[in-house]
Amino acid sequence: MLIRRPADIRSSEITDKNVYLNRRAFLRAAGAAAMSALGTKTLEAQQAAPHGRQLENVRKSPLSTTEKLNTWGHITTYNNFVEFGPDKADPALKASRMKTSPWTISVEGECAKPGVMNVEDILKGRTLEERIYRLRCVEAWSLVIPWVGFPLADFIKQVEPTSRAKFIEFTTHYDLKQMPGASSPAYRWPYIDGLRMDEAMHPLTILAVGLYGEVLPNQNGAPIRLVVPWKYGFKSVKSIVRIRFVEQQPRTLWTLTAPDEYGFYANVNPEVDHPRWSQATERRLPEFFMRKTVIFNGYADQVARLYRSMDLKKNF
Ligand SMILES: Nc1nc2c(c(=O)[nH]1)N[C@H]1C(S)=C(S)[C@@H](COP(=O)(O)O)O[C@H]1N2
Ligand SMILES: [Mo]
Repeated sequence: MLIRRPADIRSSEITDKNVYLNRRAFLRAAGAAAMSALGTKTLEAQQAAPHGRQLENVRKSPLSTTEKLNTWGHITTYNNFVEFGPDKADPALKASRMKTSPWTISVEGECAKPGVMNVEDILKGRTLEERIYRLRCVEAWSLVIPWVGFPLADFIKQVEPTSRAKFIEFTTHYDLKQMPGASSPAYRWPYIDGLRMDEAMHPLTILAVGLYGEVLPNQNGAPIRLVVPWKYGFKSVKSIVRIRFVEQQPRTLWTLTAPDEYGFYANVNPEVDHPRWSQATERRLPEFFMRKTVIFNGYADQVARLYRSMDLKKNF
């Protein structure tokens, strides 16, 4: 099924904002524009989706943002998937060698129905939704992506976590033969991240299996990856092979690798800077101008209640 863009997409607010920029800001931005024109050449190739493997029974979700979508070309060539290398272009160039079928997920820990599940069985009979969500990277860029997936909560209910399950942990496939970046000593492998159980059960949290109505390309985390739209992108674990229900907060790749820079909660928060750069603004690729970052990536109405009693500066 072909997902069409809604005809009434608002032209982004940023255009209006630019009108008010003073000359100095304009010159600064023009410099950045000149630089990024080099860096984003491949991104602006405006390719349509390749219509290779389309997903069936995809319905639109009212939980979507109406912002202008990034292109298929952009979403699939500017990626973080460090198992395939450190550069944004590496995943698109190298992830195709990863074999994604057959694919199983081992469900473990504090649940009544653990076991090894085939992705195809997980998808059988499920209605998929298109959820247009922003993805905000901790590196201060953002994209708007038409994910296709289903609520993680639906899957969790099916495997019946016990009352001892306080957190859920996700692990990415780890294979040195298929993943040239995965031998890097810079990271504490494998790629693990997790959520508190109430975050995992939140209706905005999805397991994605596609984008633009099609099967996920490997570089975006095929065949199945997490998407948590109010958190920095690094919480979205790609190419999941293990889901574990646990009592203790998971030890994640990023909190083990650089605990001062990446916290467990990782909620998008303009008031909590990364130690090496500000999080107050972001660049919606491929635009040139920075825009203000919004608390919880704009999803505060839905998720702020989860953190009512927490100091988000301490629990970053
Ligand atoms: N296994 C794995 N998952 C990962 C990453 C990674 O390096 N390895 N990068 C994360 C980061 S930092 C971001 S911003 C998003 C990027 O997702 P996208 O490439 O689909 O836009 O994936 C996240 N999931
Ligand atoms: Mo990221």
